[in-house]
Amino acid sequence: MNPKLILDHSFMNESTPTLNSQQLIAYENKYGAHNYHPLPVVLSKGLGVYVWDVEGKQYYDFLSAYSAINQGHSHTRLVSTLTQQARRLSLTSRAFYNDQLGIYEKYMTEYFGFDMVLPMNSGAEGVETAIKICRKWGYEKKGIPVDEAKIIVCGQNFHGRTVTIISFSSDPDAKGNFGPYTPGFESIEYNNLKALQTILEKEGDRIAGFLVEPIQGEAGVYVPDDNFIPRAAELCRTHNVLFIADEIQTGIARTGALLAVCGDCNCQGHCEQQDTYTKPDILILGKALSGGMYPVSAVLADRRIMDVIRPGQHGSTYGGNPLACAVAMEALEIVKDEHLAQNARRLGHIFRTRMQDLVQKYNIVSSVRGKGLLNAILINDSPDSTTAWDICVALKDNGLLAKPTHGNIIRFAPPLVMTEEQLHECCDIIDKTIKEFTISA
Ligand code: IF1
Repeated sequence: MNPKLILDHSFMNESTPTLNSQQLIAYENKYGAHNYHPLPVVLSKGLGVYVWDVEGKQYYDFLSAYSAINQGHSHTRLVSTLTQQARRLSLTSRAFYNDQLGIYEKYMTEYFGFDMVLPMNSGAEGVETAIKICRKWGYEKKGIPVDEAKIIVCGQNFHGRTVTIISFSSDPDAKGNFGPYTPGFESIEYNNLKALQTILEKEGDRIAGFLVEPIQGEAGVYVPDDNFIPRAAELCRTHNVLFIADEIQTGIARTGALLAVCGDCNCQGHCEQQDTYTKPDILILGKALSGGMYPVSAVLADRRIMDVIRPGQHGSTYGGNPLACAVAMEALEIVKDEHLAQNARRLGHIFRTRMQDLVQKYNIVSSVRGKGLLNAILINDSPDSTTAWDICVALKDNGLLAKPTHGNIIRFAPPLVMTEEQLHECCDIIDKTIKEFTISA
C-alpha cells in the first residue's frame, strides 16, 4: 500500500471525533430531517475498498455510496488532484471562462464519443438537463406543437428526486404528497419492447424522447433482456425519438464495460466499431464521474441535438467549475489506467458464481442477478419482512456494509478496485452470515 496514504490516515486518527457512534446517531436524529433510515454504523474514514467507523472497526464497503466510489475511497490521485486544484482555483461561475473547462469538455467528448457535453453537478440535475434538451429538440427540430411533447419512461424507474423527476416515479414514497406533478411523461413497462413499439406507433409524432436506465438499480438491479436496449434504440430511431440513457448508476465501468450500453464489448470507451454498442442520443453521467470526491454530472449529445441550448437557457452556478473538471478527468483516467471495467467484469462473474452457491445451499437466498459489480440477491421472504434488513445488520457486525432495497433485496456494489482475494473474503463473510442467519431464523 502507498505509504503516503498510511501517513494521511495516521494524521486522521489524531483528529478522530470525540463523540461515539451512538451520540452521533442521536445528533442526526435530533437535528437532521428524517429523510433516510441508515444502517446503524457511523463512518469516519475510507481507503480503497475499506471504511472504518468512529470506534475504529474496519468494514468492506459493498455499497460504494450507491456506485459513486467505483475508484475506491480517497484514491490517492483524486485526493491530490482535488487539493491541488482547490489551492489554485475552485469556482469562477460561467460568467467567465476558466482554464479547466475547455480541456475537460474536449476530454469528455473524446472519451465517450460525443460532439458536446453540458456539465452539471448532481445526477438529478443531469436528468433534468436531458429532459430540457429533449423537449426543446422536440419543438425546434422535430416540430412537435408547443407544450405537447411527451417523454416515455419506464415503470419502477429511478432518476432522482426533483419534482419533475418524481412526477414520473411509480414509487409512492418518492412521489406521495409532492404534487402537483409535472405533466408530459408516459410510463411503459420496463423491458417490454412491444409496449414501446405500441406507444411509438400510436403517439410517435408527439413523443420527443425515451428515458431509460440500461439496468434498473433502485428497482433491485433488474437486468433487461440482451436485445432490449439495442432494439429500443432502433425503435426510437425509426420514430425520430431521442434515446436517452441514464447511466448515472450503471456507467463508468460499474457493470463491466465503460457504459452499460456498451453491451458485452470489453472496451475502454471508443467502442463505436463494436456491434454490441448502442449509442444513446443523450447520455447522462454522474456519481463515479468524480470517484466520490465531488458532485459532478454531465449530459452528452451530438451537436444536432445539443445546439438547441443557447446562452441564458440553462445553467448552474457550480456546473463546469474547475475543481469538478480536474477531478472528473482524473477519475476517468483512473478507470482507464486501472482497467476497472475489466476488473468489474471478471469479479462480477466470480461474485455471481459464489452467490449462486448460496442459492443452492440456503433456502433463504432465492436468486442472484446483476452485471459486472452491480448485483443483488433476493431474500426468500416477504418484502414486508425485516429479514433483508436483519441480514444487513448481521453483515455489518461481520465487517461488510450493504443495504437492502425494496424490503427483500440486498444490493451488492463494491468499489471496482477490489482484488479477487478480497472478493473471496467478502463472499466468505456473506456465506457465513447467511448461514448463521439460516440457523438462527
Ligand atoms: C438517494 C437508489 C442508487 C440514479 C439514477 C439518477 C440518480 C440516481 C439511475 C440521481 C441516484 C441514488 C440516489 C440515492 C439512492 C440512489 C440509488 F437506491 F435509489 F437506486 F444509486 F442505488 N439516476 N441514485 O440511481 O442522482 O441526484 O442522487 O446524484 O437516496 O436518492 P443524484
